[in-house]
Amino acid sequence: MDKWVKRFLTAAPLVAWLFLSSPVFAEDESKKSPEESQPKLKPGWDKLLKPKPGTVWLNGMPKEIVWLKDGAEMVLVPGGEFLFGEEKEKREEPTFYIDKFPVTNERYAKFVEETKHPVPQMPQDWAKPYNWRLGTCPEGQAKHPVVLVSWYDVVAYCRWAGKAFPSETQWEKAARGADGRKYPWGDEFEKGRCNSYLEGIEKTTPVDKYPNGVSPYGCYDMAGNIWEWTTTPRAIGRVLKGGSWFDGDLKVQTTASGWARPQEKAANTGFRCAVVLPE
Ligand SMILES: [Ca+2]
Repeated sequence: MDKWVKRFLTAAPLVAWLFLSSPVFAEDESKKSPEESQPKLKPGWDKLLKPKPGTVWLNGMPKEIVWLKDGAEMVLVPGGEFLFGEEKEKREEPTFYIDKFPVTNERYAKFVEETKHPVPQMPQDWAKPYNWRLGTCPEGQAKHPVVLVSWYDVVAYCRWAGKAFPSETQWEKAARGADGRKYPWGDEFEKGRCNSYLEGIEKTTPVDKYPNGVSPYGCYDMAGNIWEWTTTPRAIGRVLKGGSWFDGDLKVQTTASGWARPQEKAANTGFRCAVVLPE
């Protein structure tokens, strides 16, 4: 090979490196860095949450976050009008975040460990598959929603986590979006999109089992798996939403609801958290 060609080949990488690391290119590189292009959280929010890497931002708020205290993923439900109930009555809700999944046994265990709160346990036969033993949840159910929790247990968890849980209205908006759909995915019931009685499973399932059943904001398990406690009073108890593994297609509609006395616990009732953050 010609010696000038050889010299060129030896020097080429060095020349390229010098060129690319020149101040002009270095400046260009910093403009592309994620720190530069990502909006900043409002003051004080960084102590409560962190944005999920790569999330989209909407009006200065990350669409997906991780709540620092309990490690739960939460999604943004932007404020504004939506259609509530079977009559599709116009209602308005301010912006809030809601848990992407129901609170799992695994997550509840962290709360129990830190607070020494009594574990889910009941003497009845029907409760046996869900009873915790020696401070841990039944084997193989770490990713299942926690059940056998009363409304008071939910209040205690939320106090510990520094969050709240949704009202009936907030819950329904998070489940059906703004267009008044009957199910989180649309207007028609379809098998294979949630854990209802029609799946024939007849017990709880992992909270991430139905990615094709998520709501317009990305919430899993709004329909089926477990009824979820809300803050809204009804009769001598509180409203439950979402239907469960024990219910058919009508009860897992976003508009369906039930209620239970606050001290009641069931094998098909759990919860998820929500929070309205100060502006
Ligand atoms: Ca549910």
